[in-house]
Amino acid sequence: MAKKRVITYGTFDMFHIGHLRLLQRLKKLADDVELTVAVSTDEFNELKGKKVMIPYEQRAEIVANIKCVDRVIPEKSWEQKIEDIKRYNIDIFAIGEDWKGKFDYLKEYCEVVYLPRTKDISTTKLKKSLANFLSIPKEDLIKAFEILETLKKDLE
Ligand code: C2G
Repeated sequence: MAKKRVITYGTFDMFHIGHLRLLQRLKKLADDVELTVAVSTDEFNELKGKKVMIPYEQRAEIVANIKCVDRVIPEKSWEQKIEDIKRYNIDIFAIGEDWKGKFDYLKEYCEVVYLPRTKDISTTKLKKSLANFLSIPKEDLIKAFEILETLKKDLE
């Protein structure tokens, strides 16, 4: 059966289950999928107005080591998609439905699919909970730790 070549684009910062589920959905778009993921470079994220926590090299290495991913390329600009679709002989461009309609212009070159996102998880949420935790005054954290230690001893 003919291999279907699929491409997607994204930052994949603080890699989480929402990213993994998306990649797995892409792999299941056909019986035999070759999946290319274009990971946004740090410079392109600045263009996107996104502050990343994890540098490009690490984000790319993590994505490249996901079982269902066959190739990782850098995403350096908004304009490279058409060229990528031609270069890698792509059959399907697919991305989360938060981008619904934004890439319909690619229909001239390949199929365009928008996939459901995974609820209740996002890099922004992760960053917010990290920021909340870090905003707790150190004394309070130490006090909480001491209480936990006492409770632990009482339970022994
Ligand atoms: N995603 C998802 N569920 C989540 C979070 C993200 O399905 N809970 C999907 C997004 O819809 C996207 C992919 O995971 O398809 C990567 O998400 P981001 O890293 O946020 O990518 P984004 O910044 O949207 O970059 O040119 C396109 C852009 O580079 C897309």
